[in-house]
Amino acid sequence: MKVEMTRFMMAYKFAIDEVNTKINILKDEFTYIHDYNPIEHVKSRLKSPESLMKKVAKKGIPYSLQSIKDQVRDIAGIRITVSFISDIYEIRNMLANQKDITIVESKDYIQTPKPNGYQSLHLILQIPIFMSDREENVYVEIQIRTIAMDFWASLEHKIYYKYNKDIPEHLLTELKDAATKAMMLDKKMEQLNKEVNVLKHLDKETNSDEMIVKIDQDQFPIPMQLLEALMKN
Ligand code: 0O2
Repeated sequence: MKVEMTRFMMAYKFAIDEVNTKINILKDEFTYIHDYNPIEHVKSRLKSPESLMKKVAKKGIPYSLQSIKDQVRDIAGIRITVSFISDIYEIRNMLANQKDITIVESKDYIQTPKPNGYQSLHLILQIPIFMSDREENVYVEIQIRTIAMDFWASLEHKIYYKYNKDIPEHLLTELKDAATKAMMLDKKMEQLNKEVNVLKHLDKETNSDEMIVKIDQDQFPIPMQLLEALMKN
């Protein structure tokens, strides 16, 4: 049983390794194409056996590895924290475009935040893992969120457990308010970033205008008299 369980969990560890490699490649490619790195940090975790058993009991899942494999989709979890809201969807699209990844479920808590204010994009992926004697399709849960969303979620998580899942009403209200402010900050930062990008784009265009002027001057040479006068000075 122990050997079976270890092999079972190993598949999820390999799935995390596979997806992490993909994320690193996307990160480098994104940096190369867009000249900036949208990924602030990536954290991965394997659900502990205790937490897995709690979930199995809570959901009434039969105690067989096959049922657990089919019904618990967050044994392997990866959280990606990015700079801007638009990066979240860019990363989602990049993952969706990978041939061996299938997105089997998507929960957009950014379009529709949870009643407590929680925001994040949750994806359940399926990825094939090749082992010495078999190939397995493994589920991986991906949470993609901004720094502000992550900041909020980690504090809310601490408060949730500090109060044993029964957060006092006034803290719930304050948390909701903080979530709204985090959302406003994200929108503001996105808008500022867009403005800066427009300026960058204009800068590039101005430079390319200079190029065109130079080319034009080559095509229509400056009169000799003017050139001589310029050379003298
Ligand atoms: P852990 O230890 O973080 O993994 P399901 O997983 O489908 O049975 P649910 O609630 O439908 O349960 O899944 P959902 O909505 O996709 O959320 C799963 C995970 O998102 C949670 O995992 C949290 O990590 C995170 N999450 C969801 N809601 C909240 C929230 O209100 N606050 C915070 N801080 N995190 C949230 P686990 O299994 O709860 O724990």
